[in-house]
Amino acid sequence: MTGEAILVLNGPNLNLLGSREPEIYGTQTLADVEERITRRAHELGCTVELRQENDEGRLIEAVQSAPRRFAGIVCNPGAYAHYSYALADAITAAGVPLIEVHISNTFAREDFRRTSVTATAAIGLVAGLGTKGYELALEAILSHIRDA
Ligand code: CA2
Repeated sequence: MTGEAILVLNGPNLNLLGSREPEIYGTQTLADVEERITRRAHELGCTVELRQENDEGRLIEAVQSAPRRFAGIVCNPGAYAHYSYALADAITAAGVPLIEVHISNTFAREDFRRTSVTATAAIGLVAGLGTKGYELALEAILSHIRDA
């Protein structure tokens, strides 16, 4: 069984994971995290496509093309979460269920991080659970799809 195809989308600066600010974002690189996500996907019986984009337009294009290929999206929009109405609109328009992930607890940091405009278009949000949040979001999106 190949199972559901899930897009795991990371936004700006997440390619820097593991290189700086380990007290906030941990010590694992994006490649380490993606390897764990792939392993978990295998256990859960789904497939994942892993993508990281620094550019807002490319993230929007990835979301726009998702309905043709993916049953669900796990997305860390990075700082775009706090102000990209364009990405929020793309998520709503795509109509593909999306769970937003933040590695850090964005509610316990600077004021500007307490708002997520993209989370208003998501079915749920995982924040503050470190990079484990991606695996938890993957489980949650699958359970949402399979219960539908
Ligand atoms: O907590 C998260 O996952 C964030 O989405 C990460 C974004 C930040 O702008 C959001 O407010 C919360 C930033 C990612 C930057 O990641 C770095 C990782 C290591 C070194 C430097 C930046």
